[in-house]
Amino acid sequence: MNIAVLGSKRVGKSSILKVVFQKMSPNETLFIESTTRVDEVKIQNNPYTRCTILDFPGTFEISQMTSLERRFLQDSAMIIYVLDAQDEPYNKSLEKLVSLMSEVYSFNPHCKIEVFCHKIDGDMFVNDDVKLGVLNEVSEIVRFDTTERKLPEPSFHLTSIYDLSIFEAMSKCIQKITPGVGHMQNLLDILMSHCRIDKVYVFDVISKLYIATDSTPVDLISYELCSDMIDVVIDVSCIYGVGEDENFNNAFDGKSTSVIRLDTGLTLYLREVEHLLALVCLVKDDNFERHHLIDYNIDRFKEGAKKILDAREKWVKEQEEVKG
Ligand SMILES: Nc1nc2c(ncn2[C@@H]2O[C@H](COP(=O)(O)OP(=O)(O)OP(=O)(O)O)[C@@H](O)[C@H]2O)c(=O)[nH]1
Ligand SMILES: [Mg+2]
Repeated sequence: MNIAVLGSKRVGKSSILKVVFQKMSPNETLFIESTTRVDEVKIQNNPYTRCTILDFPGTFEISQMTSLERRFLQDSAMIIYVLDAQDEPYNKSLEKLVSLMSEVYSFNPHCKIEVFCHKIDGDMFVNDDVKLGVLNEVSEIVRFDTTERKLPEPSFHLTSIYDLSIFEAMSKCIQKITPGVGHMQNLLDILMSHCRIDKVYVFDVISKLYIATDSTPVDLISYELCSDMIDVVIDVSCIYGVGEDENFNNAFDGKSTSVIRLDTGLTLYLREVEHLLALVCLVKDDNFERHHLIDYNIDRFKEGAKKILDAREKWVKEQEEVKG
């Protein structure tokens, strides 16, 4: 699965990939050099999170695309188009987006297009209304142009590398092109209703993207709590555990589990699901008393998730054979 990341110069494309996948701190991105050719970032964190992300240079022009760049776009299941929300007016960059879409759909009609209205941080955006104003303005301009050219409308996300919004948006994007996510969601819904869980996520431990969640809406507060819990478990394991390697193999395994009681009357509970995949849920204290029941149901969930993974591997192999 390829995801191509495009957009004008200095909009933050490389920073996004470095912060989300290479653990760079947001402040360090100030020193990133401009990308001069398509950079391939291979992600192989666990059996569910496998893809190649193509970081295009901001100088890329669809009208002057090389045959290699065309092949990259042909093979991409998704294009993430990054727009600098701090750089008004947006018209020029959005015109580029619509031209890109009409060209890409001519040779890759199933490609999904996601627009990141990026750099939604700093003094300009302290107010949520201003953020929503940007989202409305951008989506209205794009809707007008795509309707005129009879193109499908893309999806929009408000993002910044300075908070979890970029992780949430990237999680949603990867889920859109990962087969089997709908089945995982169904299993999580069942787990949730049987155990009276308030919210449940399955995380890629390395990137802290969530690869699936139940069907209730995601709020950044629960996502942040659950994501922070992974940091706590990994940090404690790495500092006091049996040793560390760069893939956390020793710090996170089948026996990894943790319970944290919050002063809000909620309990955070973490269990390993698969290699470097963690299930983290939020449960009311009263409902956590039937702890054994939750464990029993998580074990059943693990069995179901394994079946989905096996079916997916089989499907991927078949697709590869078809492609030859
Ligand atoms: N305020 C703010 N700045 C950001 C954000 N993301 C990236 N930046 C800054 O944007 C600048 C450009 O970042 P790059 O990642 O190099 O941008 P790029 O799109 O890859 O640029 P090219 O490779 O030239 O196309 C850097 O100074 C980053 O620190 C963000 O979410 N908020
Ligand atoms: Mg770059």
